[in-house]
Amino acid sequence: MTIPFPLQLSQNEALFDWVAGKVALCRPDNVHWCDGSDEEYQFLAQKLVESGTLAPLNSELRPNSFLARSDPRDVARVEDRTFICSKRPVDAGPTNNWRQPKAMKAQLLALFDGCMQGRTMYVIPFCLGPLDSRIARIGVEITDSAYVALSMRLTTRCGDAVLRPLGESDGFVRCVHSLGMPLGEGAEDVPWPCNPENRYIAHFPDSRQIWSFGSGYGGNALLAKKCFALRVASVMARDEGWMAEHMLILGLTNPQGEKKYIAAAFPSACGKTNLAMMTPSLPGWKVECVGDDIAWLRVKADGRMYAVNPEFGFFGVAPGTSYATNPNAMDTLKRDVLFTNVAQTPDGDVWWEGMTREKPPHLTDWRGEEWTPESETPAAHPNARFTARASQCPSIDPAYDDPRGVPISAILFGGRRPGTVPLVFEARDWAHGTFIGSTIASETTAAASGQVGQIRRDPMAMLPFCGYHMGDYLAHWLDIPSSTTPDKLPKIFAVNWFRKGEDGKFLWPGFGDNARVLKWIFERCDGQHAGRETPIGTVPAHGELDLSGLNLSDGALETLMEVDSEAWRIEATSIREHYVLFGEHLPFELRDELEELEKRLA
Ligand code: O2Y
Ligand code: MN
Repeated sequence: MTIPFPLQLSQNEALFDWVAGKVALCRPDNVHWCDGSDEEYQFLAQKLVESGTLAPLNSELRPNSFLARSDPRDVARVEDRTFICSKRPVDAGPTNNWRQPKAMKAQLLALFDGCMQGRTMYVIPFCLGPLDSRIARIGVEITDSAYVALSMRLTTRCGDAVLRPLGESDGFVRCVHSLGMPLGEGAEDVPWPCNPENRYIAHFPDSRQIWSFGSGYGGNALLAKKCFALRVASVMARDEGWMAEHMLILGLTNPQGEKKYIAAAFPSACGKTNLAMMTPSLPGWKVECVGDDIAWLRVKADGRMYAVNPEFGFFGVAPGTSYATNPNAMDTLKRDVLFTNVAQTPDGDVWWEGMTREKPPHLTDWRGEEWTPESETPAAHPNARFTARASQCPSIDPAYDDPRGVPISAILFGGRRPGTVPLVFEARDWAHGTFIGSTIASETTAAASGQVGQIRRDPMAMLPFCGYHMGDYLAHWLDIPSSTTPDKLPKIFAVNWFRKGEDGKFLWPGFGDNARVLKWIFERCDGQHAGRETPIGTVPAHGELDLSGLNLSDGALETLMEVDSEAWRIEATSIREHYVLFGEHLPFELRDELEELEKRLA
């Protein structure tokens, strides 16, 4: 077979040899070298419509947009099938599944042998981060899924434009993906091929490789996202002295036109995309979005920390997104969107739970079945997604593609905590902030799993995404100040929008009103507000939080800011138990921080 190497654009032998090797292994019928053009996007979409994977939406209501319905067995990231194949189990740590690299590779080679027969192999060079940024890194994904090729086109900088910065370097991350469903001679295809019995999402951090088999969905298949931009990048970042974090990045401008950038980490289901795209309720304040999920951070020569969003698009959860919760997301989705597992309206548009106050009377649900409000299952899958270019977001930050990155003034850690944790507090310094980040948690709400009210700790929201030992990762955080001076580092804050009153209702309105908290943070970064010292950090003193126009009772405000020593002593015990997980890899500085907290609470 002839492989369409783009010889007029590149002489990269390492790349060509690697692709030729994978063609020999996977034995596709054709190879399509992705150029990243608009024509190619239309070609792929058309092909997916013909194969039944995509349904075009009503072009008058949602131009150039498509709906995919996945196999019901392939609807989310599969953490139990995700592996870190480092040399020693201890390098993966207690929070990852480990496999011995040679054994895993042998297993994968057997699975990949001929796995693309009857299919086309797509070769997708992509760049994480702005093309000419020092912090950007290049990868190449090969896949037999046109849906993945299309999604990569929306969420990464990809195609011919990447070959120039790659040059003849062999320093690209090798990403190999297959749906794991070869098509034998004359075999019928299905709309969403996959192989749920043989799923592997395997990372080889030492050789910077990712191999994924059996799933076509999201983070399992779009290898640039969680697999590269977090798991493999966290290892690269440790080795090279920067940080790959599960953080949104936003720009915040005050009424005087001064701007600061904030990065923020939250476990899932805490409204990260909503915060990144927030419309502030405070007059004159503006929030602009640099990214909604991942940040790569590095201290530069001026001693300040800069961030880039390695991604170029959004892969957001649709359910719960509405003009009330996130108008900028809704406007991002007006056209040129790939939806997955949402419901379809009779007039060929999309719908999901929470999109409108009233449920439509008739829908086709995410499985393709008739649906009415009386149906017992949701119309959209709870993990239904929208995929769209970041540039379509009306509040996209002008610097979102700036190769220099944006200077970060504050880092926020959040979680879903009905009790104990105040609305906002500031860490004393970087080490204390690292301590706070290492303890963030959400309280579980899933009645189905029978675990309501359990605290799940998720250090820096990185638990499923750190490519090495989480204790060593925390040590890496503590090493960051050695490359600068304390005054230049971002200030670190904890936030909790989810505190509840005795009646079980949320005390804080959230959404646009979170801008009031961002305002206090902004002004603290400018040295304003004395704050009130507490054993856990500095909370806003009475009158410091701008509550103008907000109908909040004094009692609610008091509870929101309350630091209950007894509750925090219980919290400290729970942190001590959580730290047991890291064994000898827990940095002594964090043990010291915990002891200091306990002393202050005594
Ligand atoms: O289920 C998936 O494959 C998507 S997971 C995801 C997608 C976008 C942003 N964040 C996440 C996440 O799990 O953190
Ligand atoms: Mn995420």
